[in-house]
Amino acid sequence: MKRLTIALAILLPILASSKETTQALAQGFSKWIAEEFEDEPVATSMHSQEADPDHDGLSNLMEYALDTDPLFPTHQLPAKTTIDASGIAYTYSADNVKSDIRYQVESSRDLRTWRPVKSETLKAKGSVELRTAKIPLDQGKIFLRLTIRPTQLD
Ligand SMILES: [Ca+2]
Ligand SMILES: [Ca+2]
Repeated sequence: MKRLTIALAILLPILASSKETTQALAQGFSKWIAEEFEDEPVATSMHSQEADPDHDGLSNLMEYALDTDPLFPTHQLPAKTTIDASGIAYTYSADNVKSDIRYQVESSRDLRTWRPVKSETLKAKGSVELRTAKIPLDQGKIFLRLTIRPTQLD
């Protein structure tokens, strides 16, 4: 029997470890986090890329990438999966203005080895692109995830 399992996971981004890279990383992210937390009594330790002050499982860097609120739990991700005869499509929004990060959809059969899946742009509104990554339907399990990486690490 043909069995298909789809799991979606938003994983923590791979973070820069050196201070220099972190500083170079993100005028974009730093500026955004400063603005988001401007009037909020948020501990400085919660301003980092990997912190999750609203405990919704999305790091600040992921909230930045997906344009969600870092101080309000995000229950519905701005990404969705659809299945039809031509395959599985993972659709998400990406903002081109955020040149300090790179969006990449990846697929895996075993949750260990991940391969990049190419995305195409469906439509654009200003700098925000609706992108979709498609993989053909076949036998077995397949997992998809969206990763956000600082571009400086490429
Ligand atoms: Ca969060
Ligand atoms: Ca949130």
